[in-house]
Amino acid sequence: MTEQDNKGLFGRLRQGLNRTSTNLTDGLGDALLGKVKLDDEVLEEIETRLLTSDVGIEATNTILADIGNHLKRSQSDQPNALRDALVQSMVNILEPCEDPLDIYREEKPFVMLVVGINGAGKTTTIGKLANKFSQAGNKVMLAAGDTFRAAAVEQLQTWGERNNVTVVAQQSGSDSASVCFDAMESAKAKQANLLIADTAGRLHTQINLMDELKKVKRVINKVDDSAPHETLLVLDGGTGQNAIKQAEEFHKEIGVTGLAITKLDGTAKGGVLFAIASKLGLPIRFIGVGEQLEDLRPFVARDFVNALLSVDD
Ligand SMILES: Nc1nc2c(ncn2[C@@H]2O[C@H](COP(=O)(O)OP(=O)(O)O)[C@@H](O)[C@H]2O)c(=O)[nH]1
Ligand SMILES: [Mg+2]
Repeated sequence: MTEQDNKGLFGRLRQGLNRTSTNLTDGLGDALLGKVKLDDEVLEEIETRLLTSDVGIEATNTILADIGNHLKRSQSDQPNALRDALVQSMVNILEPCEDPLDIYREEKPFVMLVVGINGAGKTTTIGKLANKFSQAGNKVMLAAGDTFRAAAVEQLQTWGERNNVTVVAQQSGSDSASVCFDAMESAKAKQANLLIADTAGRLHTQINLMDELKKVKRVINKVDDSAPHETLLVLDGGTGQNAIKQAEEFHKEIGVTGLAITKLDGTAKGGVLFAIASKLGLPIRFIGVGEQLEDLRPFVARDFVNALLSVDD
């Protein structure tokens, strides 16, 4: 990737996170640049802004304590002292969750089960991932495991056609586990590198959804006892703190190994990533910052923070 491409991508990230970024920093510019003295009033303003961006109480307290300590040690009247302290503290919170997905396996395929409530962005995310991984030279297959809604199967098939990727499907109303079983057998026979299975959403509180997902998982595991290799939970970033509840529920019920957080472009509550990192500590694999293919991005803590605080790297 050229430096130009990198700059372009960072610009898109910054653009995508613009609403959260504005919410976090609006009116703080002079303080961030070290042009005003850091007093209790400024700190209180920072606290309020972190909380209204859905950073959550725990991560907010950590950040405030870090800033205090940092500024005691360094000279707080230096330009950018506050911004540097914020960046470092925020990166420290997110970095443990930076753990890119590695789909390489000697024995094929790598199996990814994608779960989450209706409308979180599962099918769209799968389409983007199919594009990304097939562009990188992998043989990708998709399983239309959301048999609850007819439109979901069509939506996945459209993505499949666009990316020249085989989609295993049965008619809607059929058993999700049965679709996934077929897809597992087929992906093995065809030596696919990557099989991504879509699932139905409904509500995470509905016990039969969790039961259905458990069954899907069992059936996949029957074909390959190391699979699924990734259970990716897709969360709508715009739901803020509610996303944490969903994550806890899904994790407790079916075991989540990674997160994709979508729609960060449509929200001022993108600070929820800090709450997720400090409360759940699950790997954040991808973030979604727009509708374009390149807007689903591997999660890089420092890029995310730099974009939020509008820092050029
Ligand atoms: N702006 C924006 N929209 C997204 C993003 N990810 C998904 N969407 C939209 O969210 C809606 C629901 O997505 P879908 O994949 O059908 O959700 P599913 O029910 O979980 O499969 C669609 O209109 C998508 O285009 C994102 O990162 N940014
Ligand atoms: Mg869907």
